[in-house]
Amino acid sequence: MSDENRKYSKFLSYVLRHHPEEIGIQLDENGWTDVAILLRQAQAHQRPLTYEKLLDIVENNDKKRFTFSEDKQKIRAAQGHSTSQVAMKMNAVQPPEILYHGTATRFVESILVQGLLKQSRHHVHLSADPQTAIKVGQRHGKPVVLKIDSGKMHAQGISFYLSDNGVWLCEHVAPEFLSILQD
Ligand code: HQG
Repeated sequence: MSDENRKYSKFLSYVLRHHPEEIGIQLDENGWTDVAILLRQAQAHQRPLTYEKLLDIVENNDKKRFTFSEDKQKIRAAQGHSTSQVAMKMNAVQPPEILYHGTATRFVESILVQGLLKQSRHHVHLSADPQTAIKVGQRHGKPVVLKIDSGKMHAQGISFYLSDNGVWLCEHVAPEFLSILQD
């Protein structure tokens, strides 16, 4: 991803997940917004984003963070929302037996007591493999990977969702389903 794409990706995450109102756009409850209006409003807010540039960013984004509708008239963030404008309808799916969560060592004590909380986002985010989880944890400090007994959670009736870009989501992970992954 080029530096310019990274900069625009951060901008798009900000408006499509957290603060659409800052550039005067609206998201529907599934997170979609009109591409033409997004481009117009971005340009009005000193972000000279063109349609070609947007196609490039969506296609080459390192985590496939953004999704176009089939006709490319609409765009949304695949996951990670905090804005109350969005309550994404997703189908519950069966998770793998084990999932992973990367966090920083300083959070572990509290996580083992409270479980994983969704904090400001709409879901707890889980990774399909430990390598991805390490990268997620590194964003917060010294990384540590927690192993999630997702098969057992699912068997007890807890719902899991899979985002457009392969991130596993759930409401909460209780401490009984968590353990520290030893390397
Ligand atoms: C921690 C990135 C203390 C949790 C990634 C995490 C992901 C607790 C932090 C996506 C806690 C929240 C999300 C508790 C949870 N006590 N700390 N009880 N429960 N935490 O950024 O999962 O680049 O909201 O461990 O790839 O780090 O944005 O969530 O450290 O998919 O596309 O509270 O963000 O994707 O941090 O990352 P975040 P996350 P993007």
